[in-house]
Amino acid sequence: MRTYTNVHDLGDLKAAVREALEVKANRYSYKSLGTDKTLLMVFFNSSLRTRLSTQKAGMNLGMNTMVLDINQGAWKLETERGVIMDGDKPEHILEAIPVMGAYCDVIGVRAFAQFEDKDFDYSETLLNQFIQYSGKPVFSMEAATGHPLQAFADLITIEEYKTKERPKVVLTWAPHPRALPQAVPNSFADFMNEADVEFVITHPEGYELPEQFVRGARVEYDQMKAFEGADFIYAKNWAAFQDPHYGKILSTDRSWTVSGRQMAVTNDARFMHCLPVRRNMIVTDEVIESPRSIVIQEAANREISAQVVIKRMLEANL
Ligand code: AN0
Ligand code: CP
Repeated sequence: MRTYTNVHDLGDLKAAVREALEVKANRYSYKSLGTDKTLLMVFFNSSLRTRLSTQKAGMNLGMNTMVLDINQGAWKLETERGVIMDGDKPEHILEAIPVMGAYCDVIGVRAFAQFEDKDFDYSETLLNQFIQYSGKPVFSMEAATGHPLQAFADLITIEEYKTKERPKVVLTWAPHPRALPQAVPNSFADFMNEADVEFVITHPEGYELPEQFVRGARVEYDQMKAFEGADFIYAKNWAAFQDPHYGKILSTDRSWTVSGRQMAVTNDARFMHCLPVRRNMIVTDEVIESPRSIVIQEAANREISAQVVIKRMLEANL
C-alpha cells in the first residue's frame, strides 16, 4: 500500500477486517517489520486519539516515531505556488514536504478542511501535495474530505459487536456550536456502503453529504423513523456541504441530540461516536454512559486500524 486516503485503498474489505482482528490478537508479532524505520506524523490540527493511537501502532511495529505540530514551533507554511512570499509565512510547503520525506519512511498527515474554498478542500490539495512531493507512503490522519483510519476502526468495532449478519447502522447528524468538517461522516458512509450492513443516513434538510460518499444510501429526514430497529447509532455533527452554504451551520436544533427518547425505538442499539464529543449537544450523559455505548472500545480500535495501514505500507516496501 502506497497511499491510504479512502476505503478503496484497503482492497478486499472483509480481508482487511480479518487482518485487523488478527493484528489485534497479536499486535506485537510484527516488531521486525519496523526496525530502523521511522514514522513521521504531521499535524496541522489538534488531536488526542489519532496522535496517541497512531504513535502506538508505529511502536507496536517496532518503528521510531516522530510528531511534528506545524502550528507549534514549526515555520508557518505557504501552500500556494507563485505567491511573492513577503508576508508572515517564511517557508513554502514545496520545500517543507520533501525535507520531511527525507527524514522518514512513512508519513501520516492531519489537515482538516479549512472551509474557505470548497474546491481547495475537496481536491485534497494539502494531502495530495504530501503524496506527490514527499517520496514516501502517505496516509490520511483526517484530511479535508475523509477520516479513513476512523472509519476503518468503526467498521472493526461494528464487526466485533454485531449480533446479526446484516445489522442496521444509522448515521445521525447532531447539533454542535462550531462548524465541523464532513470528513468523518463522509468516510463512515464510504465504508458502510462497502460493508455488509443496512445503512441509513439521517439529518435535517440542507445537510446532504457529497454524492460520491452517500452513493445509493437511504437518506431519511425524520430522525425517529431512521432510528426504528437500528442496531448501531453513529452520531456526528457536520457543517453544510451544499452550495451556497458550504461550511455553514444551518441548524442548532437540540431535538436532534441523541437521547433516551430516540434510543427507545432502536433494537437496543449500540451508541458510537468518533470522539471528541460534546455531551448534551451531540448525546446526553445517560446515553454515552449507558452500557450500550461503545465509544471507548471504538477509540481503542484506532490503534488497530492504524497498525494495519502502516503494516501494509512497510510490507509493500520490503
Ligand atoms: C473534528 C471533526 O469533526 O472533524 C475531529 C473529529 C475526529 N472534530 C472537532 O474538531 C471537534
Ligand atoms: N477521533 C479522532 O480522530 O480523535 P482526535 O481528533 O482526538 O485524533
